[in-house]
Amino acid sequence: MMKSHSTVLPGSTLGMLGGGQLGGFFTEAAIRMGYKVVVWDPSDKAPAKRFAEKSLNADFLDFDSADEFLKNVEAVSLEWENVPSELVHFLENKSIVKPTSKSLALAQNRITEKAFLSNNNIPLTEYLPVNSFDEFAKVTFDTPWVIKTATMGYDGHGQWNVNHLRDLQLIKPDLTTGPWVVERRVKYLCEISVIVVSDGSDNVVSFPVIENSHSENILRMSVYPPRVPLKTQLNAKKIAEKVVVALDDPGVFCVEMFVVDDDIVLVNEIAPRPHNSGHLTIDAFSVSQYEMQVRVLCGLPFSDPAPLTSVVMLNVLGFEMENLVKFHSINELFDKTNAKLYMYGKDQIKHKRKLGHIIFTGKNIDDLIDQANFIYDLIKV
Ligand code: AIR
Repeated sequence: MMKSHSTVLPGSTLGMLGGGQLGGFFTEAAIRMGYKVVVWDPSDKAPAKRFAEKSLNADFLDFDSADEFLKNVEAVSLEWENVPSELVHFLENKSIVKPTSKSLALAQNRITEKAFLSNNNIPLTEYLPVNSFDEFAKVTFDTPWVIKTATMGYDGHGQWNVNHLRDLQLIKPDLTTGPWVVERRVKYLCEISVIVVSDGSDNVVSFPVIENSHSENILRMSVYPPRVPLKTQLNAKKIAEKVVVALDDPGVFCVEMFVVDDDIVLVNEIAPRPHNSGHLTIDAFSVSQYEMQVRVLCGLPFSDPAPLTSVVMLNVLGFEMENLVKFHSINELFDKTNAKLYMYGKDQIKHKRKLGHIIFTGKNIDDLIDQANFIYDLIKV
């Protein structure tokens, strides 16, 4: 049992930095558990505000608003790695904040993130930090590459694939805000993620491996159980836990990885927050990643989550939403599949923006993937 002085009990009010879908699911879990949530997001239309006790629309660097926020909340968490680490640092001197600015700052900069992984002997892809366009000439490893902005990237924003060196000239006009990290694009069997929960000291547990597929660098589908050998899954869990132990910070983290072969798993990146692939934990595990975020934040005990069912999650991206909300699609969805629909209530449809997801649960994973593909074919643009 944890120390009682750091336990925040149901009835208390929690603060959430960021009001997207991840903050929305946190807020729903917290409310179910008897908490209230104040959501801070500069957009007054942020989805999590649908569930908030109170909302704050100030800019994240408005420190007067930070003082106001602190008067209302007993503990603070976050749902987006682009929340300024200066704000989190300011708050953590005055309140319980999990994760802290330490792991947030690390994950905010791909250069520091990769150096941290490499210093801790975590397997990762070849990479090189690059400060100016001319420095791309210094990269010694072969194409294909992925170029990523060192900061402010997510969901495929700030990422470019370079298949041949000549592609560099084509994307030159887009490469306005460096520095960048150049990674060698590895050939992998599949992508996976492991969600790890840590109390910041001795207690670290992880969810089982989730298999992910992406299109245009954006998550399209997540599958549990993964179609990966058990020894590879156990190896991936071990590596992900090692990353989070090295971070030495309390919170829910996601470690994204590539399975290169049955014996080689490479870490791609760390998110200091719940993850899109972990939406499926709401319906398929004894405890979700969002309830874990509430428990860690409030200093409550947590143990290994148990799987309850096989599951597939299909993201609904951008203009696919317009096709989904037609009578025929909705009817097919509920008539022909074991679907559960989640819509985030975002104010605007934008190309590839994450607007909702669909969960398919049942016994046979191949059947669930077929159901997800059937719906994808109906809604794709
Ligand atoms: N998010 C954070 N990192 C990656 C993702 N997908 C979630 C968070 C954030 C929201 O996406 O919940 O608030 C932002 O979505 P959008 O569509 O407004 O860019």
